[in-house]
Amino acid sequence: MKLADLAKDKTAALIVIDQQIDFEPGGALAVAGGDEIVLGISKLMNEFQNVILTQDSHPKGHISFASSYEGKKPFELLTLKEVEAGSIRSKFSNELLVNYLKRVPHQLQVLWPDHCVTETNGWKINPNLPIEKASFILKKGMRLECDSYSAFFENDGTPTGLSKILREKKINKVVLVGLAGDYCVYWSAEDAHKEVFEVIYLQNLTRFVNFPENSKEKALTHLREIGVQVD
Ligand code: VGL
Ligand code: ZN
Repeated sequence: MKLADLAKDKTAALIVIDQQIDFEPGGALAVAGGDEIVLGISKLMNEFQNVILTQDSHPKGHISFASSYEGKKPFELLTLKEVEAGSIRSKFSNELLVNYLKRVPHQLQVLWPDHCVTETNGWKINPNLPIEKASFILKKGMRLECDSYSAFFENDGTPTGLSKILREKKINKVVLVGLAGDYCVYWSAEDAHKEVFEVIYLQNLTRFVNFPENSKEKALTHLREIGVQVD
């Protein structure tokens, strides 16, 4: 379906993922060009019948932060293997980490710089977006002991409730934009597809972390393979 028609369609929603200060240039987890998409997203927010925002929202000392582990740096991985080997020191018990990593995709957690800590400036949604157009803001990643990339499920599989809300509103199509295209927008697109929404992923209105290498290409290829409309 064309974007202009989707915007007028009461059964379609624009979901703007994590367009926050920390993901834009100068932020704690800056995505190159992350600010370039704000104007385009604003225009769509003004056109769509249904708009939902998400906000990555972490407590201090979150399980996804490299700073929560001795000897770990941002953009390193925390794997089930190394935790099972007993070599990781942190405030989290080994048992908790093992249980967590067993339940998350690929049994690993990417370790990030501290970002989107609730109530900090970097956590704020870019103020140039017409935030008042959104029917609600879904906060995700709030649990200290679980990361959440997708707007639909936390990384351990716990539903956020978004699918239920969309179905109750008779929304069956979702248009995804925001940051980052290879993490939260990508995981949201994959889950929306699993939840049998028609999914449109706008690659011009997202930007990429690009870690690990080629994560952009991998994400786009996988989405196309499963039948997501990548425009
Ligand atoms: C995101 C990494 C960590 C994202 C959030 O919004 O894509 N990426 N937290
Ligand atoms: Zn995060």
